[in-house]
Amino acid sequence: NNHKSCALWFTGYSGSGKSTLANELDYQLHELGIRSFVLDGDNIRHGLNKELGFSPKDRVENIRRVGEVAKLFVDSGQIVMTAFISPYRKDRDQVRKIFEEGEFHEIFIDCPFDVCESRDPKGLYQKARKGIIQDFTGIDSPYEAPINPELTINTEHCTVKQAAETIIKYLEEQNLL
Ligand code: GGZ
Repeated sequence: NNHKSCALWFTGYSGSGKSTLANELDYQLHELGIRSFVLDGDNIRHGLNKELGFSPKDRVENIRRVGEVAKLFVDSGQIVMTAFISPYRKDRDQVRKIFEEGEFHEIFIDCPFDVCESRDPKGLYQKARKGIIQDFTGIDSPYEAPINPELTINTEHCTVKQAAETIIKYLEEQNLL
């Protein structure tokens, strides 16, 4: 298949749908015969980054390493999707710099904070509200929304399938597929 390798960098709150969407997209790309891979907390924070927590300093290092790994996947010819909150604008801009022109696509998974909080699939928001966990994004740790993302996907009112199709369409428009 004649696709171009690139990084699709998802950013958004916990519960915004980053991992779900990245996995659906991974599935749809597979159906098209395109090699892709998803990097997320499950395969990065439990292994490579397992000594890192959620302090500002640890998040910076988490994102820096994810950026380097994503670059390796792009160099291997794949489409890589990263599903990390990546709350700091400066860190996302740093990661962008390690890629060639046109390789890095910042995709803002835009879902209102209160909707993310009400989804609370892992009960983490509730724990953060009670003070059981600290440094929680949107509660006592900041989230800096992208100013000029390549793409914004609002996951409040659309299905996962629709959101993935929007990204496929974007990739076609960009001549990446
Ligand atoms: C934010 C936290 C926290 C804190 C644990 N703040 O919904 P999830 O569970 O699966 O996604 C969240 C994930 C965030 O990790 P990232 O590596 O994406 O964060 S960052 O990019 O900021 O480094 C959440 C869980 O880990 N989680 N504690 N305090 N999310």
